Amino acid sequence: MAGNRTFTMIKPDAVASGHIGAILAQINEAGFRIVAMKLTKLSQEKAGEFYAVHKERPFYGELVDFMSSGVIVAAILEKENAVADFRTLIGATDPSKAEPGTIRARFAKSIGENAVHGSDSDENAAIEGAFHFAGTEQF
Ligand code: FUP
Repeated sequence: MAGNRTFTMIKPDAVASGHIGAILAQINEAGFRIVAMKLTKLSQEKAGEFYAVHKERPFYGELVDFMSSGVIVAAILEKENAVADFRTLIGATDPSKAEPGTIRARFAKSIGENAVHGSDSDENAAIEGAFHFAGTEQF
């Protein structure tokens, strides 16, 4: 059975451009419940740890620099089939390939500065949620 939680970050580009409210509205309208949420900023070290799975990829350094460059919103979201439905809602990694109306099509600047993160599996959703939130911060 598909899990019912996913983890997201509104990335520094979208926060700096003033899109927090519009993105959260789209997430709510799509039927997700906010289980945990905070405004935060990742250190280089923490961003490196979060994206460790991409360590060998050519874009890793830029990704870590970008994700630690400014304020983000971290959140855990709940909905039936949360991981897959949220990835549909955000669209393809490259915003030029994202379906019209998706969060990345609307708000992302580029494949690197792509407005939002969405977990790619139930297992990673649990790991990523626990990376940012204690059990007592999840409602
Ligand atoms: P996604 O699951 O859609 O967030 O995409 P990936 O896990 O493939 O990539 C994670 C992040 O790495 C992306 F959000 C942005 C960055 N990235 C690049 O900067 N360049 C690429 O070619 C691919 C990903």
